Parts: sequence; structure tokens; C-alpha cells
Amino acid sequence: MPPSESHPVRRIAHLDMDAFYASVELLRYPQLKGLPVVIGGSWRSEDEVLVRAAEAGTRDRIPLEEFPRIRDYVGRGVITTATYAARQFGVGSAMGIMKAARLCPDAIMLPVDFDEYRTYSRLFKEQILAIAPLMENRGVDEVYIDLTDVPGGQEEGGRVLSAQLQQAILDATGLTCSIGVAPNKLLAKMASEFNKPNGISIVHEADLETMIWPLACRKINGIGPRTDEKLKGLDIHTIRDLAARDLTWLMEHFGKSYGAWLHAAAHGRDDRPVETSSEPVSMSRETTFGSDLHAVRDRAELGAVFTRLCEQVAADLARKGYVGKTIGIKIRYDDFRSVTRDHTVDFYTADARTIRQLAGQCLKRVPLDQRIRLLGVRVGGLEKADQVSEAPALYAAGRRAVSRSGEVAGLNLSLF
Ligand code: DCP
Ligand code: MG
Repeated sequence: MPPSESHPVRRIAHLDMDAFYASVELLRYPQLKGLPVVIGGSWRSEDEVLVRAAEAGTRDRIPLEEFPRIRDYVGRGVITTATYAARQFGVGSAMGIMKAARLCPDAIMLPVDFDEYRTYSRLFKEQILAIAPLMENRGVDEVYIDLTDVPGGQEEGGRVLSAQLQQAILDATGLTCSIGVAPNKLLAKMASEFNKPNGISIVHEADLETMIWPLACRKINGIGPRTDEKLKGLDIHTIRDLAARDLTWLMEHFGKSYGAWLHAAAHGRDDRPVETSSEPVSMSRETTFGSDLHAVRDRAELGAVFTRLCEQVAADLARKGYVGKTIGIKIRYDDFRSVTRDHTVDFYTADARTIRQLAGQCLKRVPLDQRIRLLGVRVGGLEKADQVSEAPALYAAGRRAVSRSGEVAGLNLSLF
């Protein structure tokens, strides 16, 4: 269908933050701007200087010579990302630390602080949502945005709105990002890389041959290293090479469905909608008692129900792959009054015992002299479990001890 007033041409943006983890670190260590910096590795004694400065509120005044350097790092592991200055030495994401140290021994090396990156992730996404509400989360530092029906979204193919998004994000966070706008997600994802960092690229359908076909097949999101090897073996290197093969040939060599997908991708076709996420913000379990229970007289029974609710929430979290940091309870009394209490801790958990302990703490903050009709346990502040790595020791030495052992210091949890 040709584009018209009622069916405007699709304008899909892919927005990706520039050197995300490193850029967030540079906000608190602005003296490192322009220098090669890599993020990664486990905590080491050299990082003490960072902890002391954090405590004293003097992070932005740490002299350059006091920062830990990658050449002094002993141990295995990979770096998560590098500043653009470090990338000039050939250093990049997922590279072994030892190799990076050989390429750029003077690079400053900072430990990972996921909590901080998540905070900035939320912040930049809020800015986008305020301008363009159709946003699909693709992880900590990238999103798709449907600009098609956003006022101004068609202007200059999306360039005007993209500049506005970049400015809003910069104002709110101090961070830059790169945006690609194209007729669909597949092309937008490729386009966002064209002008990194802090760039905007606009791709129209007619640009396919000039802008997309010269690229290596591997640039298509969905062609991994194994497929790429196989394609190369068949003398297919660029997307133009791939587009030159016909559909039946591709289906014979790559199977019906993947072959068809390869064919469509090479011709820049992709109908996937931008899907606004329906991520849960909390999970809870509650139960209404057959007959109202009393906190003191029915203590044993209430305690058992309470523990079971915690176990059920923990199982729900585990099944869906979430962890949370806000643990709460809800009580409804026999006169139908309800109270809730919650408590936010500085670590994520999906552990039934930990939830039970923290929920027990909440229970101590509500009056328990009346009969209870309903009891509920809730875990909020959710994150995907696979997005929450081990808390980095530098920022969370205490926190780690807490979440590992499942013990929470200072809590008396024997209410029931
Ligand atoms: N990341 C990681 N391990 C990888 C790749 C990335 O831990 N193998 C983390 C660190 C990055 C963040 O995810 O900062 C976002 O990944 P990107 O691929 O978008 O890389 P950057 O944002 O760092 O750089 P670019 O400017 O190229 O987007
Ligand atoms: Mg990025």
C-alpha cells in the first residue's frame, strides 16, 4: 500500500547509547574525558582509591595518576566496554583483559557498577517515553521507537525528532546516544551504527542498495557467526551477495523458514511491530482465610501460611526470571481495613528465606491486635534476573555478604 495521509510511511528508530557503561562512569569522573578507559574486571586493591573518594565526595578530584590502570591488572576476565579513545587502540567489548592490556597498557580500568547503569537506563528511557510513547525495551542501553505517528516524526525522515530525543537525553543525563531511523526495525538497527557516537542516520527504502547492500552479512541482526561462516563458504560476503540469491536456493541451503527470513532481510523487509513491553513491576501472592485468624492465638497457622506465601512468590519470580528489591506485605483486618508495609533493600533477591525475613520485618510495623482476614506478600522493584549480575564488590561489599548468606543483619524475624 503506498503511503498516504491515513497510512504514513513507517518511521522506526533504533536508539543506542554511546559507550554506555564507560560514559556513565565518566559522569562521576569527568577528569577522564577523552582518555582511554575500560570497564571490567573484579574488584582489586587499586580500586580502594575510588571507594575512599566516593565516601569523601571527591570523585571528580582524584588525580589522574591515582586511577587504576589496566596494565596492573592480574587475572582473567573480559572488559564490558571501552571509551572511544580506548577503541582507537583496538580495545572493545568482550575482549580479554590481558589482550586489552597489551593493546593499551595505560588505559584506566574501572570496576563495573550495574546499579548505576540501571539508574541511567531508566532515566534515558523516561525521556524517550515523554516524547514518543511507543518504545520497545531491548536491554540496558538500546530501544526501538515507533516515530510514525508522533508529531514531527515524519519531518526529514525522522531527523528532527531524533535530534530532539538526543537533546532531551543529554539534558537529563549528560549522556549521548546514536539513532538510526528507517522503515523497519531491521534497517534501523543497522542505521544506528552508521554515525556513532552522537550521530543520526536516516535510511529510506530507496537507500537499500547504496547504504545497506555494501555491508557485511554479519551486520544483519539475526545472522550470527555460524551462519556467517556458512554464507562465506557459499561465497556470500555482503548483503548484496545475499540479495542476489533467489528464495528457493536460500531455502534449500538454510531451511524453509530461515532461508525465507534471510531473503527478506537482504531485501530490507521486516514487518515486526515495535512492542511496548509489559514488564511486571511486582509479583505478589495473597490468601484470604476461611475464618479470620488472630496474630497471637493463631500464630502457628499464620506463620505457616506466611512462609508458604513467600515460597510461592519466590517460585513465581524464579519461574518468570525476575528478582526484586522491595519486599512488602498486605493485611486486611476483619473490619476490611487494609494496611501495607514495604521495605527496600540494596540487593536483589528471589530467595524465599530472604523474602520471608524481610516480609517478617514489615509485619512488625503493623498493629496485630485485631483479627486478620487476608495476608499477602509482594516483591517489587523487579529486574530481570539475567540483567542483575553479581553486585560488584567495590560498591557493595556489605551488600554482597547480605545476599550471599541470606541473613539480614539486625532483623528479628521470629514474629510468627
Ligand atoms: N556490554 C557488555 N558485554 C558485551 C557488550 C556490551 O557488558 N559483550 C555492556 C557494556 C556496554 C553496554 O552493554 O556499555 C551496551 O552495549 P553496546 O554494544 O551498545 O556498547 P556500548 O554502548 O558500550 O558502545 P557503543 O557506543 O558502540 O554502543
Ligand atoms: Mg551502546
